[in-house]
Amino acid sequence: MQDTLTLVLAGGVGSRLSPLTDNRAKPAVPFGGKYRIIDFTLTNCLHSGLRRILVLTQYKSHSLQKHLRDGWSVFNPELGEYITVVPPQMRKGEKWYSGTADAIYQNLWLLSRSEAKYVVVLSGDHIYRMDYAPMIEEHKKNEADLTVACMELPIKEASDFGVVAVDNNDKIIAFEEKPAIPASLPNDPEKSLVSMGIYIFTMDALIQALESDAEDLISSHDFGKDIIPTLIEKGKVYSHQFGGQVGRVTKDAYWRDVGTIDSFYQANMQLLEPVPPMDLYQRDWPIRTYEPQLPPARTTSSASGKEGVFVNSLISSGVINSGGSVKNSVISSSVRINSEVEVVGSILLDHVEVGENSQLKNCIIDKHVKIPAGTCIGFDSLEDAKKFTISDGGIVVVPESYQF
Ligand code: ADQ
Ligand code: ADP
Repeated sequence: MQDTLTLVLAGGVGSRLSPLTDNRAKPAVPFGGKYRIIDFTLTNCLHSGLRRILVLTQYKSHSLQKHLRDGWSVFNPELGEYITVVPPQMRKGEKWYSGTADAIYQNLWLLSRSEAKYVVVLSGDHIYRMDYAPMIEEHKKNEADLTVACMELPIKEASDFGVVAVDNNDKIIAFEEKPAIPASLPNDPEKSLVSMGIYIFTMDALIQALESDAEDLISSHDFGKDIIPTLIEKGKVYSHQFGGQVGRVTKDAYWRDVGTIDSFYQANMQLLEPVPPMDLYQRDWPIRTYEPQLPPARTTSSASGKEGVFVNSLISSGVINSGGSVKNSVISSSVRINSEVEVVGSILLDHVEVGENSQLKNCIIDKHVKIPAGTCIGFDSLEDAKKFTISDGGIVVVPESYQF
C-alpha cells in the first residue's frame, strides 16, 4: 500500500445530527459506549494496510483532533506511516472549503508531494467494517480513473445518496446525486444501487478533475454533484460491490451513514441485538479508540437495599449503577445511575449523572448532563419538545450544555 494515500473527509457540519454536533464535528460524536464515529473508518484503514492518512477537518474540529492525538498515534513514521490532521489553511485563496472536492483541491500540494499513485477518499462518519484492499486491487485491474464503492438499498431510502447505474462489467454509466426519484436496479424495482461515498482515484485523474472543477464557476465543488458525473463521461469509472455479490447480504455487508439522530440512534440500538449486524467483538478486527484509564463498571445497592441492574445493555468503564434499572441501553464511560432510576432504550454519553427516581425512555443524553432527581424524559412529547430536540422518530436529545 506504499503507492496509496488516504484522505479522510472529516469537515462537514453534520447539521442533521444537531444538537450532538453543536460543539463537535460529526466524526467525533461518541458511538457504541466507548468509540467515536471516526474510529470505524480509521480501524478499516488500519486493518486494510492503509497507513498514510490525512484527515481533512474544518468544522468544530477541536475534540476530533484531541481524540486522534490521544487514540490514533499508532503509525510508525520511520516506516513512512502517518496519520496527520490537516486543518483548513486557505492555500488557494481566502475561502474556507466550499465542498468535499474543494477540501482536497486546497490540499493538492500534499497530494503531489506524497508521490502516491492512488488516492483513497473516505468519509469520517460511517459505521461499517470493510477491507479496502480488494477494492484497490479491482481499481488497478480495471485501470480505472475512479472506483466507487456501492451497495443496494431499498429504493425508498435511496434519495439520501448518490444513485448509480452500471453496465455488465460494473462500469458506472450514470450517477445522480440525491435524486428525488431514484432509479431502481434493472432486475429489482424495490432496490437502488447507491454510492457509499468511498472512492479510489488514480492520482493523475484526480488532480486533473480537481483542477478543471476549480475553474468551473458554477460548480459546487462536490464529489457527488460535480466530480463523479464529469469523470463518468470519460468512461473509466467503475463500481465496487460492497459485501459480496448482488442480493447476497453477508455479515460483513453492514454499512450505515449515521447522519441523522434517528439513524444514529438505530445504529447504536442494533449493537444490542442478539447477533448484532456490526459486531464489536470480532477478534480479527479490533476497533481502536482512545479510552482514559478508568476503573471497571460496577453495580451496587442503594441505601434502601435496591440492587443496580443492567439488562441487555452496553456498559462502559467507570460506570456506577447504585440501585437503578437499565434496560436496552448504551451507557458510556463514567455515567452514574442512582437509586430507583429507570433507563430504557436510551443512550447516555460520558459523565451523565441520573438523579434518583428519574425515568428516561428513548432518549440520548449528551456528555456531562446532570439530571435532577425525579425527572421524566421520553414520556410526554409535548413537554419534552418545550425543552429538548425531538427527532422525526420521537427520540429526545438533551444537549451537552443543558442546565435543568
Ligand atoms: P453526503 O454524506 O451528503 O453524501 P457530504 O455531506 O458532502 O456528503 O459529506 C461527505 C463527507 O465529507 C463527510 O465525511 C463530511 O464530514 C465531509 N465533508 C463535507 N464537507 C466538507 C468540507 N467542507 N471539508 C472537509 N470535509 C467535508 C456523500 C456522497 C453521496 C453518497 C453519500 C454516502 O455525495 O453520493 O451516497 O456520501 O454517505
Ligand atoms: P466532546 O464533548 O466533543 O466529546 P471532549 O469530552 O473530548 O469533547 O472534551 C471537551 C473539551 O474539553 C474539549 O473540546 C477541550 O476543550 C477540553 N479538553 C478536555 N481534555 C482535554 C485535553 N486532554 N486536551 C485538550 N483539551 C481538553
